[in-house]
Amino acid sequence: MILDKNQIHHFNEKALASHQAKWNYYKNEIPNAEAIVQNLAKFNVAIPSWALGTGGTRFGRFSGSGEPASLEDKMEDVGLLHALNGASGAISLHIPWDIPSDYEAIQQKAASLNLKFDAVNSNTFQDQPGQPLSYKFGSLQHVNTAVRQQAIDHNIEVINHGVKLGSKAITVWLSDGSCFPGQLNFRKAFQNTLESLQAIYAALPSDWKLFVEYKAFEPNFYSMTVGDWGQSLLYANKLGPQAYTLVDLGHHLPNANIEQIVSLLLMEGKLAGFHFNDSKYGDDDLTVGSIKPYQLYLIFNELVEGMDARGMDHNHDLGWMIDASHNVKDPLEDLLQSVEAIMLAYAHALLTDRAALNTAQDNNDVVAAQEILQNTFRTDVRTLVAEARLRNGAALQPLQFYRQQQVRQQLIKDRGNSKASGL
Ligand code: LRH
Ligand code: MN
Repeated sequence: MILDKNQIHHFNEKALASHQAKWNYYKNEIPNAEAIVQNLAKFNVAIPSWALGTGGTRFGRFSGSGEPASLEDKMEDVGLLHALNGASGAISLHIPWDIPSDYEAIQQKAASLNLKFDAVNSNTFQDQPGQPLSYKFGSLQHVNTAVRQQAIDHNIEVINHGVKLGSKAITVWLSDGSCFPGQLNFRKAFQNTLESLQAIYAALPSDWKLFVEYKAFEPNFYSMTVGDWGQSLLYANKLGPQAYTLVDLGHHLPNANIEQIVSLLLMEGKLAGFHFNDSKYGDDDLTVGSIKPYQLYLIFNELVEGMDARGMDHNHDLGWMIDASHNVKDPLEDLLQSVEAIMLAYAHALLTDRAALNTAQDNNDVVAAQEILQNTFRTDVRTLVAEARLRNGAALQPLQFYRQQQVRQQLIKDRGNSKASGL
């Protein structure tokens, strides 16, 4: 289903007058409102190919309908999101789930949908049909050299797919680890994994990045061989300048101070970027900003402070991606909400009076520092995010458009009751 700009333009007309009134108010009320809107209008978040179908857990999956049954369908769904919010202009593929059959055709489809290909993701956390050696006891860490080599070859194959798509990075998330004390020699597992990553690193094109994604637990429940930011940074530093640490918000132990981790990784020039989602307990992969919106703002606050301190380009120097799963919601509605939450957090971070905050910090004026952050977070910036969408020719109210135009019903009509498997 392709949305044409006129449909969206026509839909916006109903809300335009009230939006204009609000924008005329806020552009004078909020400092730097115009500059913030210009930054928002350039900002894009990549959408994961595996989050366009209904997800589930080991206890069950309640599939939805009209879900994508092919890579082309998945790209159309991301194109639909991008047409609605003007901020989802990239898709991240997972190999082997999304191996294109015709690269030429896929490139043309991406161009027709204004989509780019973000980081590609390898998969050595599942055994594929006909795969000679199993990853049951790990992949790059495995005690058996042949299993490690099989996993290395897969990652190099993923890089080759990515090169043909125009991607510039590979994300390596390893489910490797152990479930019981004594099962694994941590030092050997680390050294096997490092040696294997070095072979993958050696295959990187010169303008590519390797993102090392860490995770505290699941599917291993005693140790993970890339279990936290310290371990990931150890690998990234030992690998070289093209290796970075990727922060998936759901991959931390409860109450971890993610904004401090982000600040230090940025300081070291080793932050890859993000897999945005939210969680209350584990790797719940819930809608971004749905559980801890203030933490999301605090993370973006460190991002803007750290990126500006290093003169980084907000849109291109870090990987911005969602990594979520939808067990009870329409995947496209959930992703629209997630991108909105990210844009609001970024807008709040841009609005933060950094000079006043630095002064308060230099004076150890804790209350003043708190008031600056909390007043910023309590400022309604939704009109600025909507104004950015309007300037990108997108919908003033994407979710309302999606519902009132019955987009899901249209997808069901086009695709029938196809039930894709989200993660
Ligand atoms: C692991 C993870 C990783 C992806 C997978 C789909 O939990 O976050 O980024 O490969 O989800
Ligand atoms: Mn992830």
